[in-house]
Amino acid sequence: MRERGMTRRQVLGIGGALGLMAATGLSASAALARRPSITGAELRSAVPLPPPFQVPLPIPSVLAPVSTSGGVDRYAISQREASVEILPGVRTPLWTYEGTFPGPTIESRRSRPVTVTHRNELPVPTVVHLHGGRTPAASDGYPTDLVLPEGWQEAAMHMGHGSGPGMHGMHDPLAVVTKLKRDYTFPLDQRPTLLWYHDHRMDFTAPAIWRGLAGLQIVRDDAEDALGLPAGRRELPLMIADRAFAADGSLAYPALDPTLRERPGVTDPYLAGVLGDVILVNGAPWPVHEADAARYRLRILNASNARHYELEAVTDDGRRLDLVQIGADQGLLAAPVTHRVLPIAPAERYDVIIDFSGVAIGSRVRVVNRLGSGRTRDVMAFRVARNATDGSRIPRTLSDDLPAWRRSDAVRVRDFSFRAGRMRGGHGWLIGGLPFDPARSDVTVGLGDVEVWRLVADVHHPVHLHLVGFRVLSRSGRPPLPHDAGLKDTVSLRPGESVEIITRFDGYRGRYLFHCHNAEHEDMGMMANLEII
Ligand SMILES: [Cu+2]
Repeated sequence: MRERGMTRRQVLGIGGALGLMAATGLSASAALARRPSITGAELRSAVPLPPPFQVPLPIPSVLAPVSTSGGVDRYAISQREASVEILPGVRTPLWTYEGTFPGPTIESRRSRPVTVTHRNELPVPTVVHLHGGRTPAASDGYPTDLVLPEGWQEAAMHMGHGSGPGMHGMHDPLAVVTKLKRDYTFPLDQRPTLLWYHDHRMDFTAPAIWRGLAGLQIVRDDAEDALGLPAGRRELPLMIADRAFAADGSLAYPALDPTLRERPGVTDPYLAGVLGDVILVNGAPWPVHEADAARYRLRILNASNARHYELEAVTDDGRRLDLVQIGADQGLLAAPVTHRVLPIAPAERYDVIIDFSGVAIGSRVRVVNRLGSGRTRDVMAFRVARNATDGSRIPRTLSDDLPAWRRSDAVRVRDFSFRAGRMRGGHGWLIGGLPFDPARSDVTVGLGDVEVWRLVADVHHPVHLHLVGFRVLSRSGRPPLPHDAGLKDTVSLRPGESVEIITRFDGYRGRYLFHCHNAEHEDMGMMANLEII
């Protein structure tokens, strides 16, 4: 693995927006006038990379329940090390759920509770968060609610005291720590959608996800099933994530402590985020999928730590296919929205229909990232292999249960800045000028209250609220963008932008979080407590 020199992107991403503001005192607006297109720096792989569109697209296996009695689906997942062939002929050690990356998919029905018993067989503590789940606080995966592995020594934990910027977890009196395993209960009383589960450990979320701790969970209901959308093998989950590979085949990551035990953080060039030079979809590099000449439902998740994408689907003869969005992070839109280009920030999901019926049999449709360059411009491809009948449809009305909160419903308006700053003598990423502290009270809201939040960013920050979905009201005083439609749980703040969101804090009382989902930012302070009382 070797680092690129200070590329223009890097200079803009951190030396520009951050360094200029912090070091030379240049005003934020002047620094941000440069509008860095990428927040982060890219690692280069040290092994030969395969040509694109050769490896078949894997579909993560669906996890079988251990039991379905008593109205609850029970699952068991072991978190363990595994050696996986991601690049052809190369073994890559990973941290996994059930030995695979992505982990197995959990298929659920709306309002049918699921309990997952996670067993930690990894060498470090873990925490599971179901992203997008409406989950009681005890199962939401608060970053200090650790599951300790066998033999995790108190001594090792104490060594961390005061030795680095992290180790907050050891000072959180409210943390509920368990040994070896933990039951996470998900009522799933929520709109059907694509969720994902991933590690959320204090200070070490980014490297843990990078090493493989991510999987999908799909919630369905009868109303959605009845719409006639493409289904079965014409419904594809697509978990997009970038990675880089070291010379020995392992995943490269610029961790200050490669054991991920004590000292959190990454080396200086990567403070704004870690990007890889290999684009994986469902854990395969630039895969290809043989498709019918028919409609497909693509359930896209950006599981990258820091990489943004602007996806477009292009035929071999240069024609762009429509991406018809039917759903957002938190389920179906009211009506379809047609995109030619779809921006997707870390942790966002888009539910999209693509129609291959007009594509010549035997030809190819490439999904490309307009923000990438060179190898990172390609994402995956579909080879349209055969004619087929297609009984699917895209109804003009998809749902009628989206919340219609109005500004006048809001009992409060809050402002939060998401900016670079100083944290314990080093670089940090701050919300409202403060780095995360589990022991501090940041936001207290009443159960059932509607609030408007105004979020302001310096560089790119995908902001995620736990527990609740929200709607985007405006972007820098202008109407939301077409891809802001529907109910979201993650909103992509662009450099210099101010975004207003509205939500009702309902479901459960307890201690939750909101944070940036650039995973490196999140580990370097960019989280805050959200207490619902
Ligand atoms: Cu951020």
